[in-house]
Amino acid sequence: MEPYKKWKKKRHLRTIPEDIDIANLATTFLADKKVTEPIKKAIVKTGYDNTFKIIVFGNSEAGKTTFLRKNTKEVISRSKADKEIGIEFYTKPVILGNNRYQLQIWSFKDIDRFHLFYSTYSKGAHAGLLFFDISNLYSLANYEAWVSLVREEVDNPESFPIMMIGNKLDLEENRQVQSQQAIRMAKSMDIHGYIECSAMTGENVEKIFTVIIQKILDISQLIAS
Ligand SMILES: Nc1nc2c(ncn2[C@@H]2O[C@H](COP(=O)(O)OP(=O)(O)OP(=O)(O)O)[C@@H](O)[C@H]2O)c(=O)[nH]1
Ligand SMILES: [Mg+2]
Repeated sequence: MEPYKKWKKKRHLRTIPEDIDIANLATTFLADKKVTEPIKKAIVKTGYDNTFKIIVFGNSEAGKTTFLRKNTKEVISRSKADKEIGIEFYTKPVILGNNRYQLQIWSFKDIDRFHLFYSTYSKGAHAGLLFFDISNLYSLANYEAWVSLVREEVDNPESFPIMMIGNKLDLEENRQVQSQQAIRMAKSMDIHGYIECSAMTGENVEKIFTVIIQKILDISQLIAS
């Protein structure tokens, strides 16, 4: 039986069964017209000065889906892909200076269960956003593993900007992670920036999109010069 069909039968399981060929599964998933057609339609290159691919990662419940659903255009969402394969896809137009950019945003979940898919979906990414929840210390639990995993998968890990995002700023009174503590962690992993936001209220959300574009542009200029 081909891996995608096999996976559909077994996707209720916590881990991907060993008898499923993961690389083939990821490829088949992308070859499914119900998945690829909306993605193709969404990735419109005309009308933009540039398009950038962003990957979003971080522990469960950090607020990745909420952040993206509320603030970007949902293309492949949890209703379809998230349940099946742990991957969501969104687009976001951003105007910065005189230029129009399109962000193509892939979000991953569940480091234990789905990490084998990341190489397929990280290809060609320009930057990453690492999410955690400032009101839950545990949400930072395996941030080092996430960062290492992402750096393993991208083309140029040294020049790949990753920003750490402390989400749920509206829960300030329940804060368990202090900003200084997060900044120290970010610095210790050579992460390129730290911003706190609330996916719920929208506070600082647009800033994240503009800062990440700025970081991509800065790095590409450094490489070009
Ligand atoms: N108060 C508050 N709650 C939030 C915020 N962002 C997300 N939440 C809540 O946190 C919970 C988890 O959010 P999700 O967006 O599902 O988290 P996720 O990172 O996508 O989790 P996985 O898909 O399991 O990896 C939900 O109940 C959200 O409503 C926020 O900024 N403030
Ligand atoms: Mg989610």
